[in-house]
Amino acid sequence: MRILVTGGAGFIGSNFVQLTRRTRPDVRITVLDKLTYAGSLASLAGVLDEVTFVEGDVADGALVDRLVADQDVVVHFAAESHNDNSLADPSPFVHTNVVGTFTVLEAVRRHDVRYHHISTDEVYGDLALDDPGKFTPDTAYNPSSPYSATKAGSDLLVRAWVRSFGVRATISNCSNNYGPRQHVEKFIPRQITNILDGQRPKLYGAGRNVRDWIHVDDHNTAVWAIIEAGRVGQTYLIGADGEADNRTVIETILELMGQPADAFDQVTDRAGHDLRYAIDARLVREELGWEPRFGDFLDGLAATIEWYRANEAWWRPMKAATEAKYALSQRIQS
Ligand code: NAD
Ligand code: TDX
Repeated sequence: MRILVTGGAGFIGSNFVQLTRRTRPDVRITVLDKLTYAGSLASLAGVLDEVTFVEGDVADGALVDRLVADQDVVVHFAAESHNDNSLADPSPFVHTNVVGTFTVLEAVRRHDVRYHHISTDEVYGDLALDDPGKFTPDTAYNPSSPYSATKAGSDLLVRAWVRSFGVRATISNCSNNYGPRQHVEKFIPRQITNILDGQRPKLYGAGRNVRDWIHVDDHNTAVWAIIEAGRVGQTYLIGADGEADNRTVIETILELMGQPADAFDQVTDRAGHDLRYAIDARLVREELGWEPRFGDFLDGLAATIEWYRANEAWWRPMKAATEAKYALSQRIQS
């Protein structure tokens, strides 16, 4: 099988490439990545000479057409992925997430290539903290941020291209990922690397917002299950029943790193901050037989802390610029 992985130098895409090299050595991988601030060739260390790497933009129609023509499958991870950045400047989100997805869809349509679209549970908006429900594939779209609105737009393009043009596509909407090689702008790596730097973790507002955590390798084994056995036109929700509120996650990281559980700062809350995400993953479990292997969030967190401890050379180059950006908009509240 020949597969084009867009965004393969980012967090989830690079873990997908690494996992695929370990578990499916016969798959021939091409990575297309623009190497934005969020992409790094260092994330492909050890496999770079086993894949074809192309630096370029998913919204570059001629380039994407040429690459897609030679593939059996395209899995589209490339995106602008950070909510806080989308509040500061939505423009690259529209370009990459909407125009980029449109460009890839047109290429897979022309060449009749199987397409898998990577998306997020944030397209559904948020749930109340006391709502016993979870997101299902039938939940209505209700995105809150420019990031989630552009991801919702891209999902709807995929659905239309399936129905109107017969594109052979599947969609997955996954909950919050954690694990190695996640950019230090994101919640868990930011706190781990702050502590490693002798800085206090930063909690937005009261920190009662709930996220449904899944290890990145569990996300990617589900993506492979969908590529191999998913039904064209179907949306699959991926999650591992990992709900935790942000305050608890910060306290847990502090404890795992030998610090007092209250040694964090509360800072300016995110505008429009979604309260709770929760995934009902029964379809991918029951139809495709997928099961997460990182059942214990505590073990997964401990392993992730160890990865950042051991790989300072990977995250150090991005840390100061990330914190400088946050310092422009965030103030300590208590
Ligand atoms: P990331 O920001 O770590 O990586 C994105 C990658 O895309 C980077 O390598 C970047 O260089 C590349 N890229 C950005 N714009 C590009 C462009 N115009 N052309 C080509 N490449 C470009 O993101 P991530 O966290 O790995 O997320 C990957 C995908 O998974 C995204 O589609 C995101 O919406 C989705 N997702 C993420 C999560 C999560 O928790 N991180 C959860 C669910 C879904
Ligand atoms: O310093 C922080 N302090 C804090 O309290 C940061 C960076 C975040 N937070 C909070 C905001 C969220 O409630 O932690 C939670 C997680 O924040 P992010 O890591 O920014 O993730 P989130 O906004 O939930 O979105 C993530 O999951 C869905 C990914 O970034 C998206 O790409 C994915 O679609």
